[in-house]
Amino acid sequence: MMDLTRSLDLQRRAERLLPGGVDSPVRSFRAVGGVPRWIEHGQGPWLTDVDGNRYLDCIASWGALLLGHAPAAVVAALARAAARGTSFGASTPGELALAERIQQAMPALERLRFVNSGTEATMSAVRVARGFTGRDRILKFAGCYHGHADLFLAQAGSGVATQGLASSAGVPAGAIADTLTLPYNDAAAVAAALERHPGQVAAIIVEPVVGNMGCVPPQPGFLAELRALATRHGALLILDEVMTGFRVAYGGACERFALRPDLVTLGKIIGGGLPVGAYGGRAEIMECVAPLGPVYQAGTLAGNPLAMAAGEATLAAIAACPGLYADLERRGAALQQGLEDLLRAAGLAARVQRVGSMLTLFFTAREVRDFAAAQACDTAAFARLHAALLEQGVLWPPSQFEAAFFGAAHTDHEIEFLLRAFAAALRAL
Ligand code: KE4
Repeated sequence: MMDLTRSLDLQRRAERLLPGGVDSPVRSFRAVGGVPRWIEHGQGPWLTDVDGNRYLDCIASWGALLLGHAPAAVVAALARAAARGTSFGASTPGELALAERIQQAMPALERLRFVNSGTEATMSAVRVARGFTGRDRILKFAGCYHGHADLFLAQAGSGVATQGLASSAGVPAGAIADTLTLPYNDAAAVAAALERHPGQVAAIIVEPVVGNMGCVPPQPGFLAELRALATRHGALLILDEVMTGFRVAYGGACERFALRPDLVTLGKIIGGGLPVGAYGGRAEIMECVAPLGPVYQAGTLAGNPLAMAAGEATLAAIAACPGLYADLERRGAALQQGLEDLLRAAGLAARVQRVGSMLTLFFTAREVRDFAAAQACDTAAFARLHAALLEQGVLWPPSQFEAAFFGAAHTDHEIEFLLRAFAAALRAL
């Protein structure tokens, strides 16, 4: 058994100060049980907890770290930026450098603005969509998670689903009255909703590859159909690429699925682990944003120099590895094949769903195409697997409704380590 003395002590002390002892619910391990690991440091694909236990990390800061922990170029860029000052409340060259690099990768962002989180990005994008169209209703999908702004907390995924909440207390009915929630991968339901609410839907917001009910890919044609329906009904299409941006391709899902949304939201990888979000899209839409137009949005630390430096160093390192995504695809396919072989040999009703370097092992025999199918999974079995993987030195996301991630630092050696750990963990179930 692992020595977890210090994690236990820190967790108990933290629970007297922080709700659940955490600063974000899913980190509490409440859905899977066991002792939340308190981390002392990370290096590459490996984490070391405060008791000195070492884990292969498949959380990757919930997808924010494509290059692994403490990449030298990012650490050096952060040190240089910090030595120049941490925040000025004025514009800095780093904001422009990162914005230009993002636009080069994702031309759909003709204009963009930095904020401090994915939540801020999505809530701002929706406000802009409402301001630009003069309409109030927003159409989202059950099991998708777009951050914790009130309007999104209806049948949301990620931590909301992990905690078994239908939505959230504290959200007035009025705040979600204009939020329509439909089944993911159901274009017919979207068409019907748009017909039912003619001229009322400001935007459709969608995770182009869902990570927040576990990894659920779009069915062929689904995203293209959303694009056509939005255009036909005068609604905007918002691609929430907080997780998929620079994850599923250098140009995100826009590139992978050849999509031209009206607005895109970003986060995670563009900050290289620092707090960053961004929203952007067609120039005529973004010109509604203050100080140019009437849609207000602001932030003390938006475009923070340290976050910009970490993001720029991260994207520059990714851009300097043209074969990176092909390599991730190769390793992802090997990992998926290896896991499927193990599940078949164990006779388990479980399956792997993957897009690039994001994947989920679902405890169900049927394909997971929407939230209802994800909710039918055997979450108790998932919890047992999570605990068994910890014993094998693997930190897997502590929820059936989250995606696991690997990245550039997970070499073939780590993929082999992961498969050996799964083999031992599945035997222990
Ligand atoms: P943040 O506010 O947590 O930076 O981003 C919200 C968000 C928006 N859109 C998508 C597609 C997202 O995945 C997220 C946040 N992702 C979760 C992990 N599934 C955050 C983890 C957490 O809440 O601790």
